[in-house]
Amino acid sequence: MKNHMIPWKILSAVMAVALVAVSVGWAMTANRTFKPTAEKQPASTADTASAMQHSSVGGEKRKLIIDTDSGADDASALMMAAKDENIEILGVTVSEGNVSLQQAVETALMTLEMTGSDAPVYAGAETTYTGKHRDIFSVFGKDGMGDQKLIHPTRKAADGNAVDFILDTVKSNPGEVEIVALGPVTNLARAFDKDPETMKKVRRYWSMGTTGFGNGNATPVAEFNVYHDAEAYKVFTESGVPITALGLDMMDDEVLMSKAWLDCLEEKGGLSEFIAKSFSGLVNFNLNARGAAVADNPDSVCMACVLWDGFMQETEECHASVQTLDNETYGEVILYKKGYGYDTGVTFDDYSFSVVTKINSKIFREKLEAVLAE
Ligand SMILES: [Ca+2]
Repeated sequence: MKNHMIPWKILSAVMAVALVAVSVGWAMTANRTFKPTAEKQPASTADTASAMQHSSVGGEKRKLIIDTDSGADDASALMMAAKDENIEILGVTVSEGNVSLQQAVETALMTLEMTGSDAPVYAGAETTYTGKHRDIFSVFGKDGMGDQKLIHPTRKAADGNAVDFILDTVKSNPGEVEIVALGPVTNLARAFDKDPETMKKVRRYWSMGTTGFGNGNATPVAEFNVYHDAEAYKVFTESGVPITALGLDMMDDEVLMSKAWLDCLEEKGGLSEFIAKSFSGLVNFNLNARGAAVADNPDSVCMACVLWDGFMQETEECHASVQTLDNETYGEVILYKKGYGYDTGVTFDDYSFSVVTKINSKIFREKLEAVLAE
């Protein structure tokens, strides 16, 4: 019996040690992976976002400035705003991006003219924030609108510069103006440099920018608008103003415009035909480069978030860290979620970059068709 007692004691001791070791190990693993944070926040801020989204100021129309680089999806988005009876477009500011500045200005003018809008168009950035002339390569065709000879405006750009127009307009309407950025944000970054206090009086900023939590289009990690001028996007996001951003990860099948859908639109004439033709260059690009005859329309999905009740359903508050090193990470935006405990324990003072994480994409086609049919 004595000889049998010793192994049992040893075995019990070993099991006890093992249990403690497993418990400690589990606790350490749990702590490392699911680090609790003092300021746990709800994942969604949809209620707050929605409450601010569509309320007008004193029952008046919402006042928008639309900053654009005028590709086909910008044109579609511009038409959505111009045809919305609750919206007053105070002005359209233009920067190079998809196409040259001059081409982008003419497209913005033509698009507004098609809708009967006489909103002024202001030319802005012809170079990036740091003064670079970037190669222009448009997936939409040379003119950004499918090379269909659609662009022949009768109006001209307004006198004055886009940056001055933005600052003067916000000063005259403090707390009332919303800015919707549909291209590289060079104009906005320069306005922040010139008068940051005035730029803080903007009611709300909207941006089609970043990959969201998905893949890029300019590079695997960068979305075109940020990639075109990452230094400008860095100024924009580091300004501390609240920004609501629509990223590429929201481009699901419901919002992609198939060749068949575009063919239907083209047969309808009017604005539908104009937009369908403007996307023809992108459909060809996507077919050749990515094997799918579709057009993605992120600027219009962003505008749908701005305009349509219930379209934007959830957002995630983040800290945006824009990468500007001259290497393959250029234009990547690292998104740190508020209230999520990262292993490194990293936190920030500023989580004012709200990323759209859920949209009601099922209504996109019907509502866009209705706008273009008017
Ligand atoms: Ca654009």
